[in-house]
Amino acid sequence: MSCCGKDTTKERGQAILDIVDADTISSNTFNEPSLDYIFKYIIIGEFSVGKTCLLMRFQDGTFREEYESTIGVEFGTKNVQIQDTLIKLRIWDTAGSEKFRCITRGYFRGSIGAIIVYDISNRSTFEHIDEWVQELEKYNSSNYVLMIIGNKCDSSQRTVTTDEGKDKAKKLNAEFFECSAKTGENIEKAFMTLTELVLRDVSSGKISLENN
Ligand SMILES: Nc1nc2c(ncn2[C@@H]2O[C@H](COP(=O)(O)OP(=O)(O)OP(=O)(O)O)[C@@H](O)[C@H]2O)c(=O)[nH]1
Ligand SMILES: [Mg+2]
Repeated sequence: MSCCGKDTTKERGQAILDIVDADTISSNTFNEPSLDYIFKYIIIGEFSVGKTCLLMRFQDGTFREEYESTIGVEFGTKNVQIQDTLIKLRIWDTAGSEKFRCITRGYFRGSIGAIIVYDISNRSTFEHIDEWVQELEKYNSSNYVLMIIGNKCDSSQRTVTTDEGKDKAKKLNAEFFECSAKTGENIEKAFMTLTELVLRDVSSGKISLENN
């Protein structure tokens, strides 16, 4: 598998209550001459499952032990390369808390990769996956590739088995990985697999970049 690009240009920021911001930033980034595509991804799931930590690990290779709940929406970017194709991933990290739901939904639109995260040590976060799929179907108008991530696989307090995670993903026609933002296990692999699948669907015309 091709791995991370030579150019690891990154941006990080916060966009609370400012949905227009997403489109403004996307168009600016096409000024980078060698970029072939910009892909918009969304990370969703219950609060405290580790969505922000997954993004931090993928983007910066860092991890934080303290829990700082995301307020609304944040974003990160990373340039990756699949064979000769240079892609900027613009990844929206949403708050899991119910009270931000009306804000976060606004960012689903145009996502061509969607990652639903649960915590393997917190069964109720796994049981909410279907609700997140329904939210996606309702608020994301684009075709997208779905990935389910069981995070915190370093934990000894497991309450969801790997087979349960795999079965769930299979039923949803989604890719599946167990990851650990803490140790870094499978993080790169998950994001790169998602990107390969999205690129495949973009190339075949199954996914349109019009709303991306
Ligand atoms: N053991 C372990 N802890 C993790 C892992 N990933 C995240 N955490 C911890 O879980 C807590 C929540 O992580 P966040 O990334 O802030 O969770 P979140 O899903 O972004 O939460 P919201 O923004 O509130 O929706 C933090 O205390 C992290 O240190 C992991 O892979 N393993
Ligand atoms: Mg967060």
